[in-house]
Amino acid sequence: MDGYTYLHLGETVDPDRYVICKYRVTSKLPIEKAADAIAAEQSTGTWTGISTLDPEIIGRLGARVTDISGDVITVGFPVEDFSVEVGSVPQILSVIAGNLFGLGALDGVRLEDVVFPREITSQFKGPKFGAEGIRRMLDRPEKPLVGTIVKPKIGLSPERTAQYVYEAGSGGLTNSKDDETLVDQAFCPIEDRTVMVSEVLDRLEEEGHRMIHAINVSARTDRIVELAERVQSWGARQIMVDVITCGFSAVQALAEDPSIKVPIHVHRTMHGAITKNPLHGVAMLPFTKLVRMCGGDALHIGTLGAGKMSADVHEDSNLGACLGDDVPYRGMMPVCSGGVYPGVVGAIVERSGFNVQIQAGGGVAGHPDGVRGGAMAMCQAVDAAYEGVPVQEYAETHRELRLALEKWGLK
Ligand code: RUB
Repeated sequence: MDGYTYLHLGETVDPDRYVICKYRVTSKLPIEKAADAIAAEQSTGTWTGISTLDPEIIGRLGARVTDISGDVITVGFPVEDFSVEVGSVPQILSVIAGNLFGLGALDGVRLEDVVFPREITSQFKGPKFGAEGIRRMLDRPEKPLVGTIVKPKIGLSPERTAQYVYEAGSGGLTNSKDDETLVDQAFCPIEDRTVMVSEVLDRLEEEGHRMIHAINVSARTDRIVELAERVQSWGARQIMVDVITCGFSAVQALAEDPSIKVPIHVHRTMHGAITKNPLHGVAMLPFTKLVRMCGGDALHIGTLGAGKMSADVHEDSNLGACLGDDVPYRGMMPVCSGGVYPGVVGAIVERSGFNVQIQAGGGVAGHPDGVRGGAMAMCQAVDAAYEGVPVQEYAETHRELRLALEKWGLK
């Protein structure tokens, strides 16, 4: 290439001075050559030697391949390669997850993990509420949160949406939310929906049950904060944003804007285009870390193998990335969602523990007794898991759970 090598195998780089990434690489090239090409492209090199590169630049700013284990390479990027601008995910992603995916010499390359030094983590603020803040709002300190996604995902009027939320709350659910494709369509204007849902949440509170509903504010960048402010003024207690379609900076803009005073539920629709192929793209883990840095208060991480969406083999690591104390931020509530029903709750809780939000759309609205019965069945399944009682035994004395198990079975 340019006469320089980016291979520094066996060297350890200072984790306070480097962003350290792990990539899984498939290539017809020997892996050392592929690794060298990645490190060059993502830092100071290109496809040919260039007269403008000198030992000083490459020594200071060149990426370093420090390890090759099987098909996984470890690359350290000097912290000086990153913007001094406060917390810029676009620039970070262009370094650690940019051109390399298009390199013709590689059949596949997947960013599996990234660890940031303090100099970068300190540029971000993390969640304003986080898992603990959401729990405080709900006055539910320990048990898993239990939620629903209003279904059908599009089609209900504001009145019917509010009715759905009321039934879900009277069945015991702590959370509900818009689905990812609903924002402000003519059949369900966001203002009417927010106002009517807020009214039923007030009614539930008067009846002694606290619940929050996330209104989806996913919109174009220049309008998203303004839209979130408006839904807040109409009574929203939580907002939702689709992070992959809107961008990490949208989450950050909402979280860091002092006018936004409600927690942010982060949906990850479209992530499958990037995360699903085990040999190419980006694993969910780096995305989870970035969402927490940007200030998401709750994030979908999949169902740990139990639901309808295909699971990442390393899905469990996202739990640690949501709640671990190795970063200077509040913990973010992990949300298990996608094809969930009462019979899979036990399998989820076994892997997630209790600090989790478990939510079901079809698994609530498809219950033989309707939304209220579906909500009760989900809560009963969570109670059984929390109390350590086998779900079938619990179902003997809980009709709604029994009906759900009869309809959908047990994982
Ligand atoms: C839930 C649903 C959500 C998924 C997305 O509906 O479809 O959008 O949670 O998946 P249902 P993920 O409960 O009827 O399946 O959370 O993995 O991003």
